[in-house]
Amino acid sequence: MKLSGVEIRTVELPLVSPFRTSFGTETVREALLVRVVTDEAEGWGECGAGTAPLYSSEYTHAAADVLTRFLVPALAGVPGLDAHRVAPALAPFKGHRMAKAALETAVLDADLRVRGVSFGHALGAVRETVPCGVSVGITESIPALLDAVAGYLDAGYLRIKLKIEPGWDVEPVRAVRERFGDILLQADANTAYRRADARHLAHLDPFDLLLLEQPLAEDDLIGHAELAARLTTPICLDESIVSARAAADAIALGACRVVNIKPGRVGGYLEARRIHDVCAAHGVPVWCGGMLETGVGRAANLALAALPGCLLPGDTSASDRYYRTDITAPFRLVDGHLAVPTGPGIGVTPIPDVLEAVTTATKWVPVPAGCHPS
Ligand code: NPG
Repeated sequence: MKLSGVEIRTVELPLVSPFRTSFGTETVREALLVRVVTDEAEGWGECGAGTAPLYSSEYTHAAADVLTRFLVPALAGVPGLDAHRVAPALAPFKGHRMAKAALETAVLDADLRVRGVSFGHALGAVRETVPCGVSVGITESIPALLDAVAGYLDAGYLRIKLKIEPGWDVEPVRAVRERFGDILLQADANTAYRRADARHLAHLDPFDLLLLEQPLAEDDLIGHAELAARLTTPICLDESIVSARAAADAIALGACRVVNIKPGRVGGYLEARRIHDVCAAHGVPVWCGGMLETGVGRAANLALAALPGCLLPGDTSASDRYYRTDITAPFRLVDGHLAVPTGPGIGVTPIPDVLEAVTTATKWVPVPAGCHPS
């Protein structure tokens, strides 16, 4: 494929309800969409970064900037461009994995559309539908949380994840367990605790959680290993796992028994697949996380969630859990499952009118002709 340019588009979509985590409250999702234009096809990717660098160091304006100045130009000289050549070409630039992932995903989408192959087939999906969980933000009170959880269970979600932070942990978990009984239940701390909180976190053990996600700082693998030895609740890592090597290290250290895979966090779907494989080889179950994606990112995540090692329901919720109007045809929950797209590439494209209505900025980054050695 010959790349002629890349469009970087910022969109803003109001969330159906505010989403509060230990690092802030989102009411509007600002996301970056990447559209690569080649001589053979176009492809789409979504950058998982948010407005502010609160989940990780990345944020939308920085992602747009690094794509424009460094990442897109670095693809200009790549002969025979395909998705496998993107990460090596971008490797000299440190970090910025979510920006890199968006670009690699868009190239992979274009490549697969040319070949008529779906994302799921390319990644090795073995399921046509995937079981779905839902992530429930911190609410103003326990009755409000119980109402929210009841609504999601009524909608058919098969697993509930509760966001926790110091001061909002044991009591909300206890309340949900007591009210809803034997549901699949897990908690996510987004790095909100410290090693000294081990004794407190052990109070979660009686509630038979599937897992406790990322209690400590992302660079504290040893701390997670020490905590894992003190809890019966399995530790799952999210923010810490930025590569297949990080996954191998975490497993070797005993820092986790489960891994959340987010393709953006790890630099793309190809690295995500490698993490899946490392974990599978060690008997470590994985599941697909979420970053409040629009339909573009969600479509690709569903393909990942259909891999054989994804043994737990993911944060792959239906479009209406987040958005009244998604930018693609909405993904709908049926019996707690979403269908994995089967069309070429990610299998969806944005609806032009809806896309225009939510767009706040667009930048076209041309790749000059003559920059293709082959
Ligand atoms: O369903 O897409 C979703 C959201 C799942 O809880 C979720 N994401 O830390 O995993 C997370 C969290 C998150 C939300 C992270 C917003 C960053 C921003």
